[in-house]
Amino acid sequence: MKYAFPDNFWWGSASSALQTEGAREGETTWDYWFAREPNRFHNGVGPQQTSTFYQHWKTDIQLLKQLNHNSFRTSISWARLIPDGIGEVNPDAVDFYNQVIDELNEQGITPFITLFHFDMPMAMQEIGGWENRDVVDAYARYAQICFELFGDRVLHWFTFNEPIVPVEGGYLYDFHYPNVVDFRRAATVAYHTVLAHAKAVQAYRAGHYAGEIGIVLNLTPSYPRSQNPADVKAAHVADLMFNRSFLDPVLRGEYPADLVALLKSYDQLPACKPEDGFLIAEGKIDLLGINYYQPRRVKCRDSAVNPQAPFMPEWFFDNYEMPGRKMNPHRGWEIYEPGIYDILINLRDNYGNPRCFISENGMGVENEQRFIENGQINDQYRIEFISEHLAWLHKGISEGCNCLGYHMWTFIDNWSWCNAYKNRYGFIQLDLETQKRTIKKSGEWFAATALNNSFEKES
Ligand code: BGP
Repeated sequence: MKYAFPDNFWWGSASSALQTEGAREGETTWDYWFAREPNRFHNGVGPQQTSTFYQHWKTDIQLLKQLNHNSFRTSISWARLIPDGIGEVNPDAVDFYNQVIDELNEQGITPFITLFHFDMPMAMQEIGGWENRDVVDAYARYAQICFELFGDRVLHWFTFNEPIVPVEGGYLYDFHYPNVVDFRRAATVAYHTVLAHAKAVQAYRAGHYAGEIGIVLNLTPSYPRSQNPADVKAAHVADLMFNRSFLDPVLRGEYPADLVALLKSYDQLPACKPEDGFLIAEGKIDLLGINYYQPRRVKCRDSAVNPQAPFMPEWFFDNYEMPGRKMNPHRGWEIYEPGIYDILINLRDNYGNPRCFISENGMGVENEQRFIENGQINDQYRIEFISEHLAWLHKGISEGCNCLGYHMWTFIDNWSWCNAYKNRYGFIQLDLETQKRTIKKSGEWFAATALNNSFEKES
């Protein structure tokens, strides 16, 4: 069967500043943490070892062109642009981002720009990070500066990438700095991130720029083990905490009442100011980026909660391993392609069918060099992964979902936080020693699909 996509469908990939640029100026929490605890990072590889986009941006954009991208998402590094977070703008950073944006536009590749992809300037973390409302204001200023500097040529902005991840990693599950385990502080960080988002949206609207503004959320559908009311309730709470805690404010302009009631009953609500509600209502977006990798499966808890243990989302559910689930054995994540369709249908039916696109989807593979044949990674598994997901996305579009494009994670294999280079995701293989770039089979497949705006697959 032929799967054809609407005209002007966005074909591309995503990356981020810290994960690709190298040549760091302006310390982030990652630089600071790596200097102190390198053992937290896979093989002791830190944020300095990248695909050096800072040097190779021009030839890399040529590669994007070769992959027939018509759009590409990366982020601006707040710490590079404003090293102390609040003060002087670094003119070298302005030159760099201007050159990248101009070259992308010249090559017919629409730049999609994220303002914050996990890379908090250390100076901002030192004053409390997202727990401090001054950081919210500093971020809003940074956003405004970006709009003023680049808003004439960047027409698609994203305030945050996966804002729940720094909450989970930094304040609940100990995989990002500052390695705190405290739900109330996590809730404060999440809340202030929503306020920061809303302030950036406000600034964008006030500047009357020509483009649009949105956010990128990792929407992980929560599937209950069974239709037993206890399992269904468990899935509902997981959905409230991990999806709707950001989805509802940015699309509906308010938090779900049952999430607020739940946190209130456990005394975990962040401190709110009366005017916050108006601000959040003004944070409604024009465009939603959806990152989808795997589903979340949950069941009701099998055991009682230890009342002495820190309050956690898992007080309300257990994770569930569905027998016979399809796995990506090279990363240890479930593959569930219909999840992409379920997300789109949920948005269509419950959120007014917003303009959206898949901003990340991808398949991480450990030791991927084992799949080299004749000098090239033959990643047939990834081609299958993409085409299966695209088939479900296509079904969503044919049923009226407002999905405008598909970006893969990622362009060139890149450094990925604590996992460093463990899981490779790129269309292009990176040899970290030599910086040599080699297009994988999936890169060729994607280039053909983007060019034809369609692909063929047995149905
Ligand atoms: C996403 C993030 C990316 C990226 C990817 C891969 O959630 O937005 O920044 O790193 O996950 O993650 P990992 O390398 O842990 O498999």
